[in-house]
Amino acid sequence: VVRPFSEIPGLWKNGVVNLYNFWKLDGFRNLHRIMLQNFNTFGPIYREKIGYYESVNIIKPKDAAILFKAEGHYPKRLKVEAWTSYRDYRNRKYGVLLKNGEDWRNNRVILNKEVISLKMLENFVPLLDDVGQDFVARVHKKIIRSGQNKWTTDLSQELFKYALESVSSVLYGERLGLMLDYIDPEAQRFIDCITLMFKTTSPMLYIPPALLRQVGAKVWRDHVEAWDGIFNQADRCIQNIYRQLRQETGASTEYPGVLASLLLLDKLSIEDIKASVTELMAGGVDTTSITLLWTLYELARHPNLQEELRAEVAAARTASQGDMLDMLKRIPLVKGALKETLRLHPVAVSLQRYIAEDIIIQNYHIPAGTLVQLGLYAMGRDPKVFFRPEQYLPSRWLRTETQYFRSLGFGFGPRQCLGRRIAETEMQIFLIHMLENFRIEKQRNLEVQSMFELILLPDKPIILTLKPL
Ligand code: HEM
Ligand code: 2DC
Repeated sequence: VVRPFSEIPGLWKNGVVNLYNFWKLDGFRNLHRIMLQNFNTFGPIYREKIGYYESVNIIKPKDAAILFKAEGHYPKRLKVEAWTSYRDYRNRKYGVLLKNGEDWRNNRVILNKEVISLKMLENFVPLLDDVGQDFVARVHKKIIRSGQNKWTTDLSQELFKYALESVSSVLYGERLGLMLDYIDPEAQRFIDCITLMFKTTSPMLYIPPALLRQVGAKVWRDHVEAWDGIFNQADRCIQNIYRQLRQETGASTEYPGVLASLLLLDKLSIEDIKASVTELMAGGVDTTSITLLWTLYELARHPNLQEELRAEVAAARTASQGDMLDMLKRIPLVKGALKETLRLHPVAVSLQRYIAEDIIIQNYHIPAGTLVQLGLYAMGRDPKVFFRPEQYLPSRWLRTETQYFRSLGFGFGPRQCLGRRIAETEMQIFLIHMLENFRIEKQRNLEVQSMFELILLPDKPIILTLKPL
C-alpha cells in the first residue's frame, strides 16, 4: 500500500528549530554536505523544513524521471526571493529565469530558437573559437614573461574573463577585449558584482529578503549593490548594440549576435529582451568558469587521462582538418570529462520543481504543489547510482546505461538551462585549445572541496601550473 505524505521521514515539524540547527552547522556553506548526510540518515527520500522553506528530497534517477514527468506545462523551480525582491524593489522586469506560467513559456519559446537550438552552433562556434585562441595566446605570453617556461597561478580570475568574453561575444556579436592586458574596469566590476550577488543570495534563501530589507541588513544592501552593478553594465552593452542597429543601413550578412537577432525578430518587447539578455550575461560567468577550473584540476590530478584526452583532440583535429564545428563531434571523451566534472562538482546542488500533479515516489504519496528537490550533488556521489563514484572516469559516460536520468548538470526538460549550448560549446572549445597547447600540473598536496555560495565553488584557491608542450 502507498504510505501517506505525513509518514515521509525527516525533520519537517519545526522549521525554526531546524533553521537554528542548520545555522549552527554552518549550513549556509555546507548545504550540499548536509543534504548528503540527510540521505544517509533517512534513506532515498526525506522531507524537511528550514525556516519557511519546505521540500521533499529525492536522490534516485528513476525518481527523478517521475518528478520530471509531473512538472507540467509550466515547470516552476524554487523561487529565489532575493532575486525577485531586487527586481520588485528597483521596478525591473523579470527575465526568463524568474518568469513563470504563460509569460515564461512565450518568452522561452522565442529565446530557445536564438540561444539553445543546435542550428545556432554554426554562428556561435567561430566567435567562441576566437576567444579560445586569444586565451591560449595570453597564456603563452604569461609563460614567456615568467622567464621560467611555465606559469603557476590561480586561474579563476582569468577564467571569469574568458567566460564573460565568450558569452558577450555570442550575445553582442562583438568583443569586450578581456583577453588583453589592460581591461575595462567596468567589466572587472561586473565580474566582481556577480560573485557578490551569488554570495549574498544564499543566506536569503532561508531568511526572507523583505525582512532583511526592513531592518537594513548588510546582506540585503550588498545584494542590491551587486545587482545594480550587473544591470548597469548590461544596460551599457545593450544600449550600445541598440544604437548601432539604428544607425546601420543595408542588411549585413554576418551573424550579429543573440541580442541583435532578438531585436530584429521583433517578437518580444524590448523590455523583455533586455531582462533576459541581462540574465544570460550574468548567468554566463561563474558557472562555466568554475566548471572549467574543476576540470583542469581533475586533469592535473590524472596525468594519464590528460594524455588520453590530448590524443583524442589531436585525432579530431586531423580528421576534421581544422573545421571546429566538425571537430566538436569527434571528442566524446572531452564531453565525458565535462559531465564527470558536473557529476562531482555540480554548479547547482539540486534541481527542484513544484509538481503539477500527485505522484508516488518510494511508495509515498506526494500531493500536487509540493516542492520536490533532486539532490544532484548527493546523487553524483552515491555508490548505488555510480560505480566507484569517487573516481573521475570520463569514459563511464560512453556507456548508454550511464545516461538514464544521471546527466542532469544543466537540469532537464523545457525549463533546463537556457545557456546550455553556449556553456557546453564554450567549455569544449576551451579544453581543446588548452590540451593542444599546455600540460596542466598541480601542487603535490592540493586537496580541494566544495563550498556552497548559492552555486558550488572550490573552498580554496586552485593553484595550477601550465607548461608549453
Ligand atoms: C538555468 C546549470 C551555464 C543561463 C540553469 C539550471 C541549471 C543550470 C541546473 C536550472 C535548470 C532546471 O531547473 O532544470 C548551469 C551550468 C552551467 C550553466 C551547470 C555551466 C557549466 C549557463 C550559462 C548561461 C546560463 C553560460 C547563460 C548564457 C541560465 C538561465 C537559466 C538557467 C537563463 C534559467 C532558464 C529558465 O528558467 O527557463 N542553469 N548553467 N547558464 N541557466 Fe544555466
Ligand atoms: C541553489 O536551495 C540552492 O544556473 C537552492 O545561471 C535551490 C536553487 C534554486 C535555483 C538554482 C540555484 C539553487 C543554483 C543556481 C541556479 C539556480 C537557477 C539558475 C542558477 C542553478 C540550486 C544558475 C547559476 C543561473 C544564474 C543566472 C543569474 C542571472 C543569476
